[in-house]
Amino acid sequence: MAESTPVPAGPGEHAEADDRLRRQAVATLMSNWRGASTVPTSTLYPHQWSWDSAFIAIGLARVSVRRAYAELASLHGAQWADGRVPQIVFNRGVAEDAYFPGPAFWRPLPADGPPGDVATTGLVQPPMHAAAALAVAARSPGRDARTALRRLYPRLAAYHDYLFTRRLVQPGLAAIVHPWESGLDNSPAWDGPLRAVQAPVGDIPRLRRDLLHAGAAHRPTDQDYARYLHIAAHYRDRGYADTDLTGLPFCVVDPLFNALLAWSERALAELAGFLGLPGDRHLDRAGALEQALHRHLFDARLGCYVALDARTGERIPRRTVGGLVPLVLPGLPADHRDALLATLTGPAFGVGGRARGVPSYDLTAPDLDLHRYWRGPAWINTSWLVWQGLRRAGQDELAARLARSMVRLVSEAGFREYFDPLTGQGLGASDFSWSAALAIDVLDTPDAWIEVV
Ligand code: 9WN
Repeated sequence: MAESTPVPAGPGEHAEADDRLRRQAVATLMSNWRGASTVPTSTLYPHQWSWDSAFIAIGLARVSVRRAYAELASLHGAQWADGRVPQIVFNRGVAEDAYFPGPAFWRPLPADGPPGDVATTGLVQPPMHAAAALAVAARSPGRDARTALRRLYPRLAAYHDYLFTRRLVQPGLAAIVHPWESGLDNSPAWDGPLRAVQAPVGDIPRLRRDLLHAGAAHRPTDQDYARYLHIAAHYRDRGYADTDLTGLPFCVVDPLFNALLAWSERALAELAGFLGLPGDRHLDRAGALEQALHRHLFDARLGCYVALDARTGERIPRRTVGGLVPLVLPGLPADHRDALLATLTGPAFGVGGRARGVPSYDLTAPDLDLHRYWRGPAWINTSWLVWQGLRRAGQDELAARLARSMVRLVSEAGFREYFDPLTGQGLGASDFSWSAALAIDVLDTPDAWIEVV
C-alpha cells in the first residue's frame, strides 16, 4: 500500500466527533425533507431524483424506517405505466425555471407515462432501489415492513421488467440512452460517443441554472449541455419509445448500471422470499446478466470493467469508478476480483494510499480533472458502493480504511456533493443528501471500524 494511509480508528477513538457528525448528517437530511421525499440539495437540485432517493433511504433507515419507506414509495408513486422509474420527479411547488431543463421541456409525456398530472423526465437512473429496499428491510423486520414491502415489491419488479424487456441490447445487457441515465453524467467514458452528436450551443448559456449554484470549472461545459439537451429532445420527440435503441444518438452499456441491476435483482429475490413469494426468476435473471457482464465488459488490460458503445459495438477503454462497482456482486470470477483490487489500490485509484474516498476517474489519465464533475472528484455514493464491494470481497482492512477516509472527507469539508480526491477540498453543492445519508450508514455499521495494525 502506498504513502500516507490514514489508519482508521476503532469505534471508541473518534466517538465524540463521530457523534457530532452523525447529528449534523441527520439535520441535513431533515432540512432537505419535503414532506414525502428528500431533495438532493435545496439549491442545485430542488426536486426528487431517482437514485439519490435510493441512497437517501439507506441512511434514513438508520434514523426513521417510516421515512425511508416513504422516500421509496413517493418515488415509485411517479412510476410510468410502462414500468420506468423516472430520473426526476418534479415538485409542482417549485418554479419551472428553478432547474434546467424543467418539467415543460419533457412534455408531452406519453399515455403510458406517469400517473395523472405528475411531472417527470422520461429518462431513468441506475436501478439501486431494490438493493436500498433490502437494506431498509434489514433495519425493520416485522409486520409494518411487510406491509410497506408488499406495496413496493411489485413496483421494484416492474422497473426491472422494463429494463429487461425494453432496454436489453446485444450482448444481453441493459442500455442507457442518455449520459444522465448513468448517474456519472460527465464521465470521460461518454466523450467518445458524445463527439458524434452534433449540437449547437445556441441559447444554452442563458438557460442553464446549475452555474448559479456551482462553479463553471466544476460543472459540464456548455457544449456538453447542448449535447445532453439534443439527445433528450430526440428521445422525447419519438415519445420515449425504446424501439431501435442503437439508432438513438446515444446508446451505451454501462458496467455500473448493469452491476446495480444484477445486485438489485438479487435483492428482489430476497425481498420475494421475505414476502413468501417465489424468487427464482430473479436469481435466473441476475445470473444471466452477470454472465454477460463478466464476459463482455471486463477488460483484462485495464484491470476493470468498461462501458460499451452499443451503436458501434466497441468497448470504451476508460477506467472509471463505475468499472469497479461490479465488486458488489457475489460470485465474481477470482481473476476479475483480483484485478479490480489491484486497480483500486494501484496508481489509477490510490485507495488505501494517496486517495481520499474513491476517485471517479483514473488518476493517471491525461484528461483527469480533479475538480470537474465525474471527471476525477470522489463522490460519497460511488465510494460507498466500492466500500460495499470490499466488504463483500472480504477485504475488511481496506474497507475500514475507505470507511474512515469517507468519514474524514465529510467531517473536514462538510456534506458536499463531491471532493477533490487528493486534497479533500469540498466541491459542488453543499448540504448534499446522499453524502449525509451514507455517512450515517457508515458510522452506524458496527463492524466498519475493525482494528488495523
Ligand atoms: C442530472 C442529483 C443528480 C445525481 C446525478 C448527478 C447530477 C443531474 C445534473 O445530480 O445530475 O441528473 O443536473 O447534473 O450527476 O448522479 O443523481 O443529485
